[in-house]
Amino acid sequence: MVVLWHCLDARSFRALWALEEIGLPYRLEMLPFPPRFLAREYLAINPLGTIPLMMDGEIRMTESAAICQYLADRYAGPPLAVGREEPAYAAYLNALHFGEATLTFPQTIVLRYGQMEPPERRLPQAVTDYARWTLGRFRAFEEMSAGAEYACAGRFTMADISIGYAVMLARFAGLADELPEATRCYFDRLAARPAFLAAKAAQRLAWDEKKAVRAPPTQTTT
Ligand SMILES: N[C@@H](CCC(=O)N[C@@H](CS)C(=O)NCC(=O)O)C(=O)O
Repeated sequence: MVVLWHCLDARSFRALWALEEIGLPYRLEMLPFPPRFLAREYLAINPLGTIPLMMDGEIRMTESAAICQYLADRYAGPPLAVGREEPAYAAYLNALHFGEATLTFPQTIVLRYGQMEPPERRLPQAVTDYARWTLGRFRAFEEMSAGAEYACAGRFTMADISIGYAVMLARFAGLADELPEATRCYFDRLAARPAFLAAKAAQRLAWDEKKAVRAPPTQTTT
């Protein structure tokens, strides 16, 4: 069975959403964020300390877009994957990796130096600059996709999971209102998918169960 190490709404959400789209059985291993500091034992199985980590038997992967590509190729094929023989194959690969490498990367600076670091280590100038850079990239995506319903191939594919997650993160980064209109509609369409909602519910349930297991027994006062 596929095992996915995951933190709530982190990049590993791409893999979780992909598993739900395919309907493949999986086991979720929830971690507190960031595991590098809050779950040091995780470093023994992933020295990078990052999530996702996905294991499928002997196979071990740590890149969220690559995991989506692998799962679709191995367990689903088209329509979730775009086949090599299809005209949109190159556009599919490009969009799949664009979602992580181009749209997600600059947001990590916005999140880290705007929300995650303690106040004395925050960098407002970096946040402003990288937020502007991120939004410029979303505007370019909007122009490139010219209002198309999906990123490529005229249908929902793993590329939409990759890009859709980048939009989801931009919302967490506080950029929701500044995203281009068509990008906001694109995300609303993706977020209404049953598999997206199932992934959200699965992570919440797994996290609540983990917290319940780790919580100390309730004290009764005398
Ligand atoms: N390119 C990788 C990035 C993985 C990554 O940096 N994940 C973040 C969470 S969204 C993480 O684990 N950060 C914690 C850390 O670096 O310690 C991917 O797409 O999976």
